[in-house]
Order: sequence, then C-alpha cells, then structure tokens
Amino acid sequence: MLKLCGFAASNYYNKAKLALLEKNIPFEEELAWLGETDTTASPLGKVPYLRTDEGSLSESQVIVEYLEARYPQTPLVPADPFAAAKVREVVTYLELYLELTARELYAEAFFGGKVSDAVKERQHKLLSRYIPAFAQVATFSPFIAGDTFTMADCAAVVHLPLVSSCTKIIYGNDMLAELPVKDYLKRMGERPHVQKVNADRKANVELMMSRRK
Ligand SMILES: N[C@@H](CCC(=O)N[C@@H](CS)C(=O)NCC(=O)O)C(=O)O
Repeated sequence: MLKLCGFAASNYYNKAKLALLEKNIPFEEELAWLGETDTTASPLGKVPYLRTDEGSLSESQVIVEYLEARYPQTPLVPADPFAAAKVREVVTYLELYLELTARELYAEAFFGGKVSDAVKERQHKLLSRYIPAFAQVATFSPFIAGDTFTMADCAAVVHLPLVSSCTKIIYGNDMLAELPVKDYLKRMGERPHVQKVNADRKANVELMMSRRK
C-alpha cells in the first residue's frame, strides 16, 4: 500500500494527496512533522514523500508524475502531448514563480516571524511580474488549465489560497484579486476530495498549533 508521508497543513503534501484521492488510488498517511522526516526518503527533509513497494520518492511533482504513469486510471493530464505540456506549464508557473516567491513571506504572514522590508519589496516586485505571466497561462475555464480537472488543479487548489492570503497580510492587498481565483476556488471546493483535503488541513493546523503551546 502506498504511504504518503508528511502533514496535512502542508500545501505540497495536499497537492499529492488530492492527486491520490482524485485518481482513487488506495493509500495510507504517515504523519511526519518537519524535523521528524525520514531523510533516507526525503534527503532535504521536506514533505511530502511517498513510500511505495519499489522504494520512496520525494518532491510533490515527482510523486504526482509517478502516480500518473503508474496508475493511468482517471488521468490528471490530457493524452495529447501538447495539451499535457500546457497543463505542466501551469504547474510550473504556479510553483516556481508564484508559490516559491510568496513562500519567502510565510514566516511573517503565517508563523509569527519577521521578514525584512528589503525582502518584502523584492518579492513584491517579483510577484508583480509573475502574476500577470501566470494569468496568461492559466485559463480558469472552468478548471485552471482548461476544461478538465488536471494535476494543475491539484496544485492550484492548494497554492492559490496561500498566495492570496499572504500577499493580503503582508501588503494589505490580495495580489491575485484581479484574477477569478475566488470563484475558481469556490467551484473546486464543491468537489468532495477537495473538501476532504481542506477538512484534514484544518484539523492538522489545529494539531500543529496545540503542539507549539
Ligand atoms: N519542491 C517541494 C517543496 C516541498 C516543501 O517545501 N514542503 C514544505 C512544507 S509545505 C517543507 O517541507 N518545508 C521544509 C523545508 O523546506 O525544509 C515539493 O514540491 O515537494
């Protein structure tokens, strides 16, 4: 049985979890907080990682691509190579440009830390350039990368809320406000597997907070 390792407050963990759920692949969850991960499975100590009968895998996109190749049921990329590449393009813009750039602000936005004004300014400049580029590759019609649910939605559903809320907290305005993100997330929130991921995330955030006290 596949084992998804990490914790459900993590957006990258939830991306892999949503792919597993949407593809109806049986799996178990193994709770591993940061600092308590198996570094033979995830050398950088990051979550998620996946235990399979063949060995372990780290990096959420590697995991999702493995699931896609190993379990072709309920595909999360179109069969057409160009359409599939367009889906992966959206994932790349979401993660490499939006999420990773916003991540520099999370310490202050979500974890009670402090981010310097210089970093805030630099990330604002980058996001101001990256968000319109993302808007050019994302369709939101009705899914993030076209007319079917894909691995790009597994990423968008977990990353977009963080980018919205952290920019709102740090800069006083949601830098995604001009994109149809709210309506998109509302639509996605009607999917039972998205609801499960969100409910498990909330419960895990509470557990995380109670551990800090
Ligand atoms: N590129 C990685 C990113 C995963 C990641 O950053 N996960 C966070 C939790 S949301 C983490 O493990 N952070 C700890 C660290 O970066 O050391 C992936 O796609 O799996």
